[in-house]
Amino acid sequence: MKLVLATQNPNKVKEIQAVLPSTWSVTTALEAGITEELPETGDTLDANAREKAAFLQEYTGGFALSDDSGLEVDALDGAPGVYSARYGGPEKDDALNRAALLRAMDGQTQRSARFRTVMAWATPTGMTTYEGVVEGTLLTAERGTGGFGYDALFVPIDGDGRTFAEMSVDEKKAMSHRSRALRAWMEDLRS
Ligand code: ITT
Repeated sequence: MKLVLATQNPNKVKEIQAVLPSTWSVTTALEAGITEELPETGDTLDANAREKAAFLQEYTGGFALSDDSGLEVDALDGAPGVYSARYGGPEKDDALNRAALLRAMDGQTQRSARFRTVMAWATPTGMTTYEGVVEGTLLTAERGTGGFGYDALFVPIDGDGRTFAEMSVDEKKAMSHRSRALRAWMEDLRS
């Protein structure tokens, strides 16, 4: 199985590869020759996942799987959500995004949040989407150096109190939004 991932984010590629069987070879948008950012003009994860997968499917003529993800914070009415990548500014910088989130949550005691991933599977004959969610709590200061994005601020409810940034790739994959969406897609593919 040769799979083209419609993402320019190397952290996502690493996490997706860790879930897939080792016999599957994964190629990225970059390796398929796309150096510019993939189009993401929608205002929902679903719309953006579809847009990225459709773009790459048309480009390669084959099959493409995309991942659009976001952090939804209850005290912020679901923000940053679909705008998670640029919450701290147009630079799309993880450290700036985390700093902006800590500022927005300063003094807030209600700290529940969730990561959500929508994956879109685009084939020459159609498109299907899959969703994965993980519930958790936001810290008031960063902890851990692994992972990416908001991982150092997020403690999953199903875990042992560590943030995603304090876990190995394998530990994060056991409960992450991304692996849940990916497993739903794999189940569907098998059946
Ligand atoms: P592609 O569109 O090329 O896939 P991207 O980084 O722009 O890459 P998104 O549009 O899905 O991806 O942005 C989601 C942002 O949410 C991302 O930049 C991270 O800051 C954050 N994020 C996504 N998944 C995450 C995860 O597993 N852990 C922590 N933060 C995550």
